[in-house]
This record gives sequence, structure tokens and C-alpha cells, in this order.
Amino acid sequence: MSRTIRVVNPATNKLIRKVPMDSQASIELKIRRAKHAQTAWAKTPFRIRRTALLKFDNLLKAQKQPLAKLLSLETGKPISQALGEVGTVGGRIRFFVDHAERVLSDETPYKDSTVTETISYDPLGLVANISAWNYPYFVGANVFVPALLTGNAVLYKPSEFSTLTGIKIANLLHKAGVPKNVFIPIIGDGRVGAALIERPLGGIFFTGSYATGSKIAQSASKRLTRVQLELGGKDPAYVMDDADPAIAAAGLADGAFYNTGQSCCAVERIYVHKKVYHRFIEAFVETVRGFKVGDPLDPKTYIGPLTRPQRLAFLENQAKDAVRKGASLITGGRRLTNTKGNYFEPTVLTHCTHKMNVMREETFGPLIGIQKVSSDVEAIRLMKDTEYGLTAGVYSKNLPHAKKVLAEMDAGSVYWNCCDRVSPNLPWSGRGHSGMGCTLSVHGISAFLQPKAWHLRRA
Ligand code: TXE
Repeated sequence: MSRTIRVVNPATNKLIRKVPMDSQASIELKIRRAKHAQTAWAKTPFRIRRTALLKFDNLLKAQKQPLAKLLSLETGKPISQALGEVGTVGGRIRFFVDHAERVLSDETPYKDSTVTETISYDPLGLVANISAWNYPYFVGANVFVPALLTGNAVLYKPSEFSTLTGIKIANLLHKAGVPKNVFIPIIGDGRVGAALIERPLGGIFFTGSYATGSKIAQSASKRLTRVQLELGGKDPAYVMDDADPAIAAAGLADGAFYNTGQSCCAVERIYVHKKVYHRFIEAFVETVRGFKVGDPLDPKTYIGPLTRPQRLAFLENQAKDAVRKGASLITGGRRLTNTKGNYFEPTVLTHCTHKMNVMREETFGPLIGIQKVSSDVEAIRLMKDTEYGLTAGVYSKNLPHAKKVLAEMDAGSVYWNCCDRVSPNLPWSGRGHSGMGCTLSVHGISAFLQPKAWHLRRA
């Protein structure tokens, strides 16, 4: 008897639907079907693969409203942000469509009268895409769009917290012309994910937590399967002594609390130079107190419920630990008890130090710790005191001043007067506990290819 996923609405904790999980046997069957279909898909002319993904983009646009509503119902994402995600994922799809053919093309780096040296690019073959729930369209498309364009077949396991959205994505890809056996959804939780990656695969592309990512890397190492990991972060931001405190406060409040703080590249800790500290705190707290907490389907809602109920206690413990060690709780700090949903008050802690969990462990929720600093040297030391390396940002009026600090950061992405930002033109990569490999940009297309070197000598 196969297990089922209970799809629950985080705003009410009411059951939406039960979905049967894949079993060991059904995973085996799907892998066999995908392996067989991939050979033909790789031989399909690029323009046909390209047309299918452009059609997928058009279908997403045409069905934006119902897709966004489903995303909001099943993850608690505020509807305005769900519309934003479904409405802008097309920019990433079109980036990949516009650049994949060039990345796929043969190259001839050397040729003389007798010898020709060329490079061709083969797809990895069968890739497993194990995805996350916080941006299922963004983090999914980062992987399966370039994977499909480069001739791979994809076994796509959506997170158990965004199962219905994952099934919708599969249906739309098939409707757009991607063969059913070339993109196959695998439904289930971590146990199903673990069973999937035990099989021989051409690559494993994972988005999720560091804890799970390291388990997956260990499992993949037995077969030397290529692994790409997009993991968590503890992203710092530094408000420098010449920054405009009001501009920094508005940008960082959004960066810390957008998607109810459940973004891998959310601002997770803030350092503020003493010169602008009080004006920043005043503006930042006023902005946070202005966030509307409510029904995700209400267009005015900015803070919705946490997707995962177990994180309510985690956030409460982070706030308690900080206060116990000397932090000041300026606003929030606990779950909302007058609702059936997983709501947590937007929380701001000041007078924080690195003795507190809130400044060291990933929060991934609507809670932020702020620490005053007296110099760039102190800020850089604190920003670098982490095992993660996803993003780091500064607010300052002076670019050379900002660049000096950003150049010191050991992170995949750095920001000047912005934060929590992803662009298809730029590589998205994590260092240390934030992962390995690259999505987006042309690097994120090459990730799905393997080169073949041709040494041709005229006899
Ligand atoms: O991840 P989990 P969560 C990170 C974010 C946070 C976490 C939140 O920072 O740390 O993800 O997502 C499957 N073998 N990012 O807690 O538990 C599971 O079913 C194989 C970073 O849900 O790691 C789900 O599909 N699979 C990212 C997926 O792994 C397993 C953006 C993720 O689950 C498994 C989004 C196993 N043993 C979130 N155990 C970025 N950097 O962009 C679980 N899974």
C-alpha cells in the first residue's frame, strides 16, 4: 500500500488533498521509461526542444492566476508574491532558450594542415531534480529548463510541501510538447527522494537544506554521480557609515521578510555602523511594523503563514535564545495564537552578538537579528564568521568604499544597495555550506553537459 502526501493549507492547516507517493517499484519503472526516452530526446533537433519550452512559457502566462492561487493555497505564499513568481519565471525560461544553442554548439579551438581539434557537448542523460517549496517555479525552472533544452530527461521530485504545484508544472510541460517520459514527476517526501538518488543517474540537481544536501552528496559519491547543490544561507548585510538609513531600511526589511523570510537568499543578519544606527533602527522597525500579516489570498497581505509548521517552535527558540543572551526584542517574537495557521509575528531583535543562534544558524522565517558595529573591519570580520557563502550585501553611497568590503566576502553573489535578488544573466552559486555548482547564466546551462574532445589527424 503506497504512502500518501497530505497536502495541507498552511493558513488554515486544513487538508486540501491526499496524493499517493511513488513506491520503489514505480520509481524503477519511471527511471526505465525516462532512460529509454532520453536517447530520442537528445537527438530531437534543438529548435523542437526550444519550441516546447517557449510554449511552456506561454502556458504559464495564460494560466498565471490559477497557478498563483494554487501556489498560495499550498505553500501560504502571499498571492501578490505568488503572482510575481509565476509572472516572472518566463524571464528565466527565455534566457535559457536564447543562450542554450550557443552553449551546446561544437567548438574548434585548433586546426592546422593535418590536425583538427574540436569539442562537442553531450547531455548528462538522466538527471534527478529534487526541488524545494519556497519558490517552486523559480528553483524548478533554474534546473529543468536548461536540463531539457540540452537534451536530458528529468525525474522531477517536487518538495512534499509543493506537490500540487509540481504536478501542475509537469502537466504544462507535457501539454507544451515535452514527451511524458522525458519529464517525469516523482511524488513523495525525503524517503522517496532518497530512493530515487540511489539509482544510477547522470546527475543529481538538488535545492534544499545543507543537512539534506550533504546526505545527498554522500550517497552520490558512491557512484561518482555528478551532484549540484543549491543550499541554505545566513546572508549578511552591512549598512555603512555613509548609507542613507531610510533607503537601507526599506531595502533590507523587504530583503529579510519577503516570502515570509523563507528565501535562501533572504537577508538573515544585519550589521549597522554606529553613525547611522539609531536612524536605521527607527526606519527599519517602522517598516516591519507596517507589514500586513494575514490571509495569503488577500492581495494586501505581505506576511503569510510559515509553510512548515515545525518551524514555529524553531523561531520561538531562536528569539528566546537571543533574549536570554542579551538581545532586545523590539517587535514580535512569538506565534500568533488567534489563528489556525502557522503564523509568526514579524520579529526584530537588536543588540545581537555572535553568541546568539540568530546570528549564526539559518532562520528561514520572518525574524532578523541586528548588531551595531564601529568600523568596516569589525563588520567584515562578523560578516565572514559563517560556514555559509550564498550572498552578502552592503548599503553605501560610495561604490569604491562598498567594493572594498564586498571584495572580502567569500560568497557566490554580492550586492551594492540591493539584496535578495537573482538574475538569469548572472551565475547563482553557493560556497561552503551554501552548496556547490552553478545555476543560471550560461554556467547554469553548461552544468547539464559533458564535453567530448575530438583529436582528428588526416592520414
Ligand atoms: O529542505 P529539505 P526544506 C533551502 C533553505 C532551507 C531549506 C528549506 O535555505 O534550508 O532549503 O527547504 C527532499 N534524499 N533552500 O526544509 O528538507 C525533500 O523531499 C533525497 C535553498 O524543505 O532539504 C525535498 O524535496 N531527497 C535554495 C527536498 O529534498 C531528500 C532555495 C528539500 O528538502 C532527502 C530554496 C534525502 N535524504 C531552499 N531528504 C537556494 N539556495 O536557492 C529530503 N529530501
